[in-house]
Amino acid sequence: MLNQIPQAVTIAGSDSDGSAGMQADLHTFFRHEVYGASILTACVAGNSFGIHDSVNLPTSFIDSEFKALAEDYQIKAAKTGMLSDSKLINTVVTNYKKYNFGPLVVDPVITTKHGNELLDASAYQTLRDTLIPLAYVITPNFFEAQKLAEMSITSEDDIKLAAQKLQQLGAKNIVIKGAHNDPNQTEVKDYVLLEDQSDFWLTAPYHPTDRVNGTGDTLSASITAELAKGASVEAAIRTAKRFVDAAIANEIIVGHKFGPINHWAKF
Ligand code: PXL
Repeated sequence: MLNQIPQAVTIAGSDSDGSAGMQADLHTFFRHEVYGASILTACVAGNSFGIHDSVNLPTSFIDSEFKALAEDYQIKAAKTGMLSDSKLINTVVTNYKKYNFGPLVVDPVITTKHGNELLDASAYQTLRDTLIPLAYVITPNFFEAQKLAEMSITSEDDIKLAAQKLQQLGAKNIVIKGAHNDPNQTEVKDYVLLEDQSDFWLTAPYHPTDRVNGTGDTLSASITAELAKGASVEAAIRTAKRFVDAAIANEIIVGHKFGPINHWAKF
């Protein structure tokens, strides 16, 4: 029967080495048995050493992508990834409001783990003012949480306060991803604050590997896929964490340096 298979869309940039961005999202949707559609916003020439070039797509083309999808598919959940500048953010916000693509998971991609800037400095306020209020779930990493909450985070109480500040900006459910930049750490802890004000920590072992490209994209795509299947937000977040942990623990050696996580991992 038409439209029986859960469908989700990633609104994101392409990463040419397939480790992050739209490609990581589509791998993730596939592994969750969710049909993946894609609205491309930008293209990045990247490999496991970093990002070497990028271009944005014309906003009129992004309008056409939204329209084409909305006219034919029944999208149950959506996520955003790289949105480069204010023009792209405004286009995505306008289109998301126009169509019914279900709950929105916002991965506020600002800076990659390796210091590549994926969002213009001038676009940061647009992200904060227009996209974040639409977020059913927002998944900042440690650095993005500090930037968006406009505070430095040095303790667990700070993380909780930052999550509250993100809720005040209009995001409903907050997942602040723990830092994993200390070779001596033994675990990674993410903090979750839900719309109903319940909160919890998600803890997973720290895996000492360089093969972690696409971790954030995969977490947010995994949450999106589970929401498209009708999972509760808490169940979606818990499943996503389990998937990402398995994908990091079961390393694959692709690319010379900071390679992708393993989307084939069993979870
Ligand atoms: O992981 C963040 C990210 C998102 N989107 C694109 C990327 C990257 C990181 O490289 O290339 C397109």
